[in-house]
Amino acid sequence: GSSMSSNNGSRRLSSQVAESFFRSVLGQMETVYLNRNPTPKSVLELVRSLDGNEQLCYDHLAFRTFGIGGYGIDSLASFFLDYGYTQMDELKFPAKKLRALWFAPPDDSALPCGSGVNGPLPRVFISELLVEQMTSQAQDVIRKYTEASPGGKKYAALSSALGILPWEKPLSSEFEQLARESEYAAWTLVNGYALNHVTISVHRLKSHLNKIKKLNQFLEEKGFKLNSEGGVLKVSPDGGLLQSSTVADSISFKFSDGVVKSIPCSYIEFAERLVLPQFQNVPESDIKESHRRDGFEVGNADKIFESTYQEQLSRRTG
Ligand code: OOG
Ligand code: NI
Repeated sequence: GSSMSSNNGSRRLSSQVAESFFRSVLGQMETVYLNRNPTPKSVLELVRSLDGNEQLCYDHLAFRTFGIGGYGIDSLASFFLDYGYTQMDELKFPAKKLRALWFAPPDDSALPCGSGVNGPLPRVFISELLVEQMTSQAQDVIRKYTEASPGGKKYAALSSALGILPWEKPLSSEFEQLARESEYAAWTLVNGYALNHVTISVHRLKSHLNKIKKLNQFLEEKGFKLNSEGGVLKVSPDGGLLQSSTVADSISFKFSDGVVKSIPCSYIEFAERLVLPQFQNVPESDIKESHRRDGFEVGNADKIFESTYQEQLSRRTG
């Protein structure tokens, strides 16, 4: 913006928490994610080592929620808004009965040089299931768990950082029932506020992997399975936002009836943001993130959601 405050602290609102606290919470969410999902863990290690262990930046973090009884987007958004994030655009997915909002980080005038959650703050993408559009049977299951723990929504960020569900574990039959109607709903019932994915900022890598086509090819050669829904590479209509993702890992989950099943967990995404047409003449060394295509794209996101769907998980490699 135009504010040239020399003291970043003076722009802080009273509700803001310390930066070290905020980043530590993100770090705990990331730790839960890395401990549960071997694919994102090894992809991050591999990309980091091939990139000369330089700074690796996250483009965004993503979460899923149930849009009912205060458990929706707002329950988690408050943590980011309190830190100074700004609510940006809404994205609608009527066929999937979902909507999403994304949030832009506050200006990092200090230009942090750490990696991941200690680097430039990521965008945040939070979606919610439009619960009232589901069948009454599916609504009954979702209400049963959310209404029985009315306080859970207040501790969304805590639940995510600790890696524990804010409601009781469901019956395996309830998980199956939701999955038949919405794989997103079933995922959210058993994963709660767990980090759904982190996204590597591809254009900010230092190596030749900083082109998403090269990175996708490299990862497939290494045997990683990428989400192929609508094609591996998702491109926005304006051509400026290119995304791809792995297929979600699975984790063994013990349901309240004692049944143990493999359930989809999280995945890792890759995003390349191209320089906007109006900044084509800016010298490469002066290009900042603000010169690049910002935001998200409904057509890309619609396919990326399917990274946790059975059809992608059970696909044969290649
Ligand atoms: C989110 C899918 C969309 C993006 O970057 O557009 C997305 C999800 O799977 O919950 O991540
Ligand atoms: Ni994403």
